[in-house]
Amino acid sequence: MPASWHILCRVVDHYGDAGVCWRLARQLANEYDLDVTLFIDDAATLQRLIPALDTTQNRQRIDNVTVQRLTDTLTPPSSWPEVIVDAFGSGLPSTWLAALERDFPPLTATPKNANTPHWIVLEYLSAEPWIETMHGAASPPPSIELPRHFFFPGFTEASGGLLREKNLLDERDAFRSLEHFPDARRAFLERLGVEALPPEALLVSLFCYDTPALPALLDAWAASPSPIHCLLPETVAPKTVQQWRNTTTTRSALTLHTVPFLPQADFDRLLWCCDLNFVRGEDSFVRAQWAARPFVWQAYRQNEYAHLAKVDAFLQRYLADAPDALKTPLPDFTRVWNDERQTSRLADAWRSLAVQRPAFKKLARDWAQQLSAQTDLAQRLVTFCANREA
Ligand code: TRH
Repeated sequence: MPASWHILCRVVDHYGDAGVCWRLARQLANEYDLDVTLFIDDAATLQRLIPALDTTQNRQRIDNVTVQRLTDTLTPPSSWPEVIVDAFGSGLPSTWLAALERDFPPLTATPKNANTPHWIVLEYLSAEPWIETMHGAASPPPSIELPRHFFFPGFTEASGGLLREKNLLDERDAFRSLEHFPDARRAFLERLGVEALPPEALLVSLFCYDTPALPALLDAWAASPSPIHCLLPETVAPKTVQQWRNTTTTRSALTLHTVPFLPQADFDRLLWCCDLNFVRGEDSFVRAQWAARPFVWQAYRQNEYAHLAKVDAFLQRYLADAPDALKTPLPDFTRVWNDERQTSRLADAWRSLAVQRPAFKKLARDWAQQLSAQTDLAQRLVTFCANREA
């Protein structure tokens, strides 16, 4: 009987909460033969990633995962799973907490066995050094005698690692093999309604949050000395983009292609087709790194510009072994793209980065190679839970 794992996900906003949890659930179920149930409160958001999901169903089976609607009054499971993953620390339903208190009252010795759930708090991804001190730390829940630990995704062996399916890199390399790629890319892009790309064009994907810097970026691309074709997912800042289309007479070098929001299973191919990927948040940010192509990250905006510390922490790791030619233009442009107060500098920052494309391509390849030598997050999580002491 495979061990049962429950993943609980409350969607804050956008797609990443659901995106990360679905990716983890699929991998645990299909690569570790675990009996996985994903409890999620926002079925509509998950359905954008999995078109086959029936949002009218409270419980259904997809891709060897049981997907169940999460509410705060959800009836506790008839028997506790081996692991409960509390995604992004959003907490368990009050009904579950009451049942856990009843079953595992404080100060009682709870045997470490399959009926004593291990409570994992899966945190958001961060490159910041401090997460290494918190990763794996015990945080026993008040009034419930259960092991609970923090699990911090990250870029080092001292963290929880990054989500990476076992066959991902082989699939990427097969898609991008020399004899296969031109046809594979053309077929994929034609499916998106993108045809006849000039061979000299720079193909960029732009998955970003709406920002005052967006029109400035589109203007900078329109003024490019060589053609730029931009794949723009339909959900990206529609009003800002339409306003730019209406007010910008000369588009000159830039061609914008609005493309459909793809099933998550297809999203990697979008990144693999492009020469440069603008990504955001957490999951697309990681997927762009596995694509081993140049990328620019827009962090999820936080008050008081706290996200800039997260951007700097990542840039510091990413650029540690970068070619000197990139050590100024890449962080400079990334900071401008993440801080609309600096929008007036965006065009210059883009021009300084755009000329470093060979170095940028090498850095992206080397970084992906370096990261792929590490064990992935699912492996680390399964190992962590198998070795639990408490
Ligand atoms: O959508 P996001 O901005 O989600 C954010 C982040 O996860 C952030 O860390 C979190 O704090 C916030 O939500 C609450 O960006 P992210 O993380 O890249 O998630 C997008 C998901 O959507 C990802 O799994 C890729 C997927 N996707 C598709 O499946 N098809 C598409 O066409 C596109 C553009 C994205």
